[in-house]
Amino acid sequence: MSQANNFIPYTKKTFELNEMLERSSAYYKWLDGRRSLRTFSDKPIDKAVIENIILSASTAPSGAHKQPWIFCAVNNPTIKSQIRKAAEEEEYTNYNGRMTEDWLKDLEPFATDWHKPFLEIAPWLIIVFKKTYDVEEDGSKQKNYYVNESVGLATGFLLTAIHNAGLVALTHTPSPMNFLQKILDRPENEKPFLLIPVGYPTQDATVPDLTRKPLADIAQFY
Ligand code: IYR
Repeated sequence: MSQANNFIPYTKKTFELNEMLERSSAYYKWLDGRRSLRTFSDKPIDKAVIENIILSASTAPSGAHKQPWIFCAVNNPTIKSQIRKAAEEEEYTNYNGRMTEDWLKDLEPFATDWHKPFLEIAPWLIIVFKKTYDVEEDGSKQKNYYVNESVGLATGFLLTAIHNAGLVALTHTPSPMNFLQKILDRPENEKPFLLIPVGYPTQDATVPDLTRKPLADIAQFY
């Protein structure tokens, strides 16, 4: 019998309107406090916290429940240095010719450049890989579905779990990212999706003074 034929009762409770309003508003306010950071403290984080964060990410829905992701958590300084070196090589080329003038202009408010010290300073780097297909024990390939959507959702859950732990992260996209596959010795069916440094903010951390689009600009009710 296939797994999907095993249906069990769904028993999570629902809320009355007042409580629902309170909870949804409080959740929004809490989540609105999440910010991407680029300055991390080197203060260590217990591996058990990172495990909980990854488990939280793994609760995301995925196409046909294939869970087409793997989260590589790097704490080892030598591997972090290798990642920084390779990322900075790619980013140097990006910032010096590969990115368009418009793109560089759009990035000015964030004061980014090719230097990525946080890749060595942050205590953990979580590299999210997408599994474009699965490989069975007999070597045969099995298709995964909606891989980008699934892994994007899991990464969203990951960021929320990091925020909930009182930690900060950056969704970093060194491009191209195939050096991560090599450094971490990942198999052919796994492709890097995002690189996420996780840590405490530095005490003097600042973030760009951004505003989020108002509801009227992001929602349309019918
Ligand atoms: N990957 C580069 C450039 C970059 C691109 C975007 I779009 C950003 O929002 C931020 C950075 C870098 O990490 O610097």
